[in-house]
Amino acid sequence: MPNVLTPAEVEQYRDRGCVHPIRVMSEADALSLRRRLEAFEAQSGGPLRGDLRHKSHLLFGWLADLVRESRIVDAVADLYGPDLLCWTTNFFIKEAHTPSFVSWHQDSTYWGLSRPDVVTAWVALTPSNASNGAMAYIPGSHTADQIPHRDTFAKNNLLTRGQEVAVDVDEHQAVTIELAPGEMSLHHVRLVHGSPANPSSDRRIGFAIRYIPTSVSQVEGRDSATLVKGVDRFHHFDLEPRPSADMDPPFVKLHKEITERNAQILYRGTAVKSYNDSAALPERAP
Ligand SMILES: O=C(O)CCC(=O)C(=O)O
Repeated sequence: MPNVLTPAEVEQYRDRGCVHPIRVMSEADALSLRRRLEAFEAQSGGPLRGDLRHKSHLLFGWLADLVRESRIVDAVADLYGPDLLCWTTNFFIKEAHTPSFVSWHQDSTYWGLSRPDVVTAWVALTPSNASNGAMAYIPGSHTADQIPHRDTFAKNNLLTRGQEVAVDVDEHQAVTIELAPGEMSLHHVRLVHGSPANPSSDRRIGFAIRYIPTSVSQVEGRDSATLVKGVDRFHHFDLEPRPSADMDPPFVKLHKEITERNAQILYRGTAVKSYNDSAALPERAP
C-alpha cells in the first residue's frame, strides 16, 4: 500500500511520467529554507554558483535533512520501493528578469545510470508557475526509449551541455507544473521536460533531488550517493556521510572531490572538467 501517494497518483506517474503537486512542507517552512539559502548567499557575496549548486546536501545540514524528509522519501518509496539512495541534488535558480532557460531534454541522457529507474523530486522554495519559468513536460514521453540529443552549449541554457532532444517536440501537448512554495513534483528520468526564462520580478528557486533504488548502478565509473531509506545490499556506490554543520571544512573538501568526479561523468567527451570550468556557465545543472 502506498504511504504518501494515492493509488491514482502512482498511476499518474506510471502513465504520464510526472505527478504534482504534492505538499511536502508548509509555505512557512519553505520560506525559512529560502532564507537559509539567501543568508549564505549574502554572507558569501552573491548567488550560489558553480559546484555549490550540486550535491549541496553534502554542504548544508538543512539540505541533508531535506533529502531525508519522510514526506519526500516515502512518496519516492511508493514508486521505487523501500531501499533508496539520493544520487545527487541540483539547485535550479532562475534570477528575476533573466533569460536562463532549460531546453527540452530527458535527464537520462548523460547520467550514466544503469536503468531508467530514477525519479526527481523537484521541491519549490518559491512559487513556480507560468509567470516565472516553471517546468513543463510532455505527458507519456517517459515511455519512449532514450532519445538522441544534440549538445548546443547555448549561453543561457542551464543544462551542462545545453543538450536538447534532437526531435520535434509538440509543445501543444506540454503541461506546465504549477507549484506553491513547499510543494513538489515527481518526474521520471526519461520524461521530456524543459522550462522557459523567468521574466518576473522575483527569483524562482527549485531544489531537484534525484533518487534511485539501491539496485541501480553507475556504468561510467566510480560514483557516490547518500542512503536515505532502508538498506543498501548492492554496494554500487560509495555511501556519503551526513554533514554535521554548514560548510564544515572536511565536507567542503569531500564535496569538491565528489562533484569533480561527478562532472567528469556528465561532461565526458568534452573539454569541460568541472562545474567551475570557465567553459561551463557557473549555474549549470545536469
Ligand atoms: O528547474 C527547471 O526549470 C528544470 C529542472 C530540470 O530540468 C530537472 O529537474 O531535471
